[in-house]
Amino acid sequence: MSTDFTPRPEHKFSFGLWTVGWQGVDPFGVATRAPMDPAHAVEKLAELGAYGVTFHDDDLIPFGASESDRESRIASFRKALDATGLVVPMATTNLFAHPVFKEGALTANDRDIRRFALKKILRNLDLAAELGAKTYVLWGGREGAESAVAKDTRAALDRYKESLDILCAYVREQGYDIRFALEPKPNEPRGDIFLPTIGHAIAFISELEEPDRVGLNPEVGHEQMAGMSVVQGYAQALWHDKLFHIDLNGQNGPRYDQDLRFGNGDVKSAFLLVDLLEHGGYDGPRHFDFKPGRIEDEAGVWESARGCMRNYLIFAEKARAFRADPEVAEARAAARVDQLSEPTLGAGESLADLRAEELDIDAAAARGAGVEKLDQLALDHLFGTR
Ligand SMILES: [Mn+2]
Repeated sequence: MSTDFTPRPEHKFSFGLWTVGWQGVDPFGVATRAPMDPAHAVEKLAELGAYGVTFHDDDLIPFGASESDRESRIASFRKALDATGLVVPMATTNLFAHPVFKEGALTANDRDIRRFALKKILRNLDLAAELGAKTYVLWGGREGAESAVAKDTRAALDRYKESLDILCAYVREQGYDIRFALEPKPNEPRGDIFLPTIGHAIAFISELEEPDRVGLNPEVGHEQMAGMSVVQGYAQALWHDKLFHIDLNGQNGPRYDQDLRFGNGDVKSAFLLVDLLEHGGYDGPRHFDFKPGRIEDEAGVWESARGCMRNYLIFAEKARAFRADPEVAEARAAARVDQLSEPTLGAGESLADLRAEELDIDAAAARGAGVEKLDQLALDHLFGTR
């Protein structure tokens, strides 16, 4: 096995400014780390081998900053990008932190707040386009409710759709090369969030005026919080051509949003996810959305960022070795994995042909699936014992 797990720009690793810059504020405690200058984050990420950095408007420009303050912060960020060669593949809007969004943003009952949310997105969309972002993520953290008594879900979805339709038209009219990516999450910070899973989001997109401009940014931990299979969810998003962007991190089952570094949490799922991404046709950024442990100092922050990339490269190498293993090929054939890619009806075959066929039902029912052997081979590759 190759042991060079050095991240390089061609691996397309990217990080949110809010990840490495997270100060450790949680519902029970205040910050444990000092604020991080975005330019410093850019320099360190480039040094570690990342190719991209992503941001919420408020990560770069504090909410309510003056025009001149805004300009000087953008200039300093740009200078760091130019000096390091780091790109901005994605940007997004913070529609959840300020108290004005406490009851929602694009789906707030209060119409004034919905209008302000839209205006906030439009402003950062212009900056995203200027910085060359190709994906604009929408995570509706506050879009939801604790009680359905005061939130008309169907009206909220009408307003969500209205906003997406407006944003798609704006991007088209401006000629921006940007697509939107919805990020599903079941709960937290709201009791129940709209578009809680990949499936809900895909169904919603099909109702939009310009569905081709909108896809998904699924996050590993969010799917696991909902008790869903991450690998199946990402695979279905790929099947619909909707895997526009990804948020990689770690989570241990359905509980609060842990945002662990990629690789911590469900390791087997992470391995199979990397196998899917590397061999299933995904060519976008390998983007990490995690929180370096609140118990760490800045050195620990960079260790965790390094760990995310290193784990991805290790999984990718193991997935390659797994697929190249002749015994695996044999076990896959025995498990009839490839048969699933064969159409159930042959070319030119009629239903009469199908109905005339006699299956030896007892023999078919008695056949083993051969999955245990294949799965153990996958584990042996993952453990490094093969
Ligand atoms: Mn998360």
